[in-house]
Amino acid sequence: MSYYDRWSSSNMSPVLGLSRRILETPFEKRVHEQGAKSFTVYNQMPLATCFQSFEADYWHLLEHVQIWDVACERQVEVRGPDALRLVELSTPRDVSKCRIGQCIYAPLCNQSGGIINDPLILRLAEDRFWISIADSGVLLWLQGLAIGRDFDVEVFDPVVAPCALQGPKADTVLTSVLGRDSRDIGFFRFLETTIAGTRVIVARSGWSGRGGFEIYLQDFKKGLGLWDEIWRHGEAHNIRAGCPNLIERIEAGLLSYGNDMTVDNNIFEIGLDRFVKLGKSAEYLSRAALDRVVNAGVRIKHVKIEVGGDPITPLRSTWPIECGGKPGGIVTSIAWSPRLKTNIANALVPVANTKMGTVFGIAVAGESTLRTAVVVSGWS
Ligand code: THG
Repeated sequence: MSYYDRWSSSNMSPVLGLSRRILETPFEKRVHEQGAKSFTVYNQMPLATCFQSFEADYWHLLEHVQIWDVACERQVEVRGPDALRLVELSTPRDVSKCRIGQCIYAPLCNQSGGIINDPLILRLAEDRFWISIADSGVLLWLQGLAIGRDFDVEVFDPVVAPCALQGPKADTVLTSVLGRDSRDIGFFRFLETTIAGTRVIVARSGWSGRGGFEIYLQDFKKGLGLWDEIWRHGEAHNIRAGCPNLIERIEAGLLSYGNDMTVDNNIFEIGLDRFVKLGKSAEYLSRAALDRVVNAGVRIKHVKIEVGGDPITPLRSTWPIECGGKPGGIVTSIAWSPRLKTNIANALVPVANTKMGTVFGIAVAGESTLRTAVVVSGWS
């Protein structure tokens, strides 16, 4: 049994005590029936982290198709005459360029330049958005901003829950579900349709590098029916229940809010500046702070690293990095890739240590000697 299998088996993970505070998802019953072994809590909702084992889930995602309960990617709806102004205020990305039927990845930044969240933003109408959030409190922040600016806008938690269909066979399965060619849906585009008798929004997006769709349910009573309908069309393609996979998402370069970045980081440190348009004409809360960062530069930056030795268990806290005998940053996420046969990780390191090939020592929790690590450009 690999380290991962032992770590993720239920007798090593604490059991999650459920109560009213941990909101039930409309797909949750199927996730339990399909044998999810471990869960995390994300936006006050359970999110499965493992079904069979990280490695078995990983290989299946690379080769087949999975359905994921990602209801925890909750929506904040912004609607009304000042909707665009409020969304523009929250991010340095140029939201005016986002068309109806399109989604964009947009870091939300506060007045100090700190990253509040890194959501997808869906434009449903000229004056109506869903902000599909990562794990942090965006609803109250946006409500506060709207009140502070006296904006004519409603900011609320709509009845919406996404599930995802991910993997190389997702296109085929969705074509079968919709009865029309799923390739008509472009990357980060969405359409409204009906599946299993319920209105849904279907977007080509999702938190894996393997491609696929996210299906936004709007009637929670229809959640299990929606799941079952997708399942029925997926059976011939070896569909399984799955979840965002730690190994795959690090390989794919997808960053996790709360792990790889927090409110203490700015977009330049994390490399998210490529998704924004500094100096956009609309007002944004982080303008002055981010301009100061542009002038002063950053001290640390995100890099991808490979860590030698045996498979390492995932992180609970960050691990210190040493470079040339000096403190050299922190490891923020790590996983053993069974395909690349090495530990792959995200790290935040001083700018001087970001060059390809830079060698580090990693103080892995519970180990007495440092592991050797090297900065790489990424994985494909
Ligand atoms: N889907 C939806 N909501 C979400 C996520 C999601 N909310 C939480 C979290 N995931 C938000 N974070 C991300 C991070 C990266 C991406 C999507 C959501 C992503 N990035 C691609 C990349 O970096 O290669 C593409 C970015 C681009 O080209 O614009 O897909 O997964 N609904």
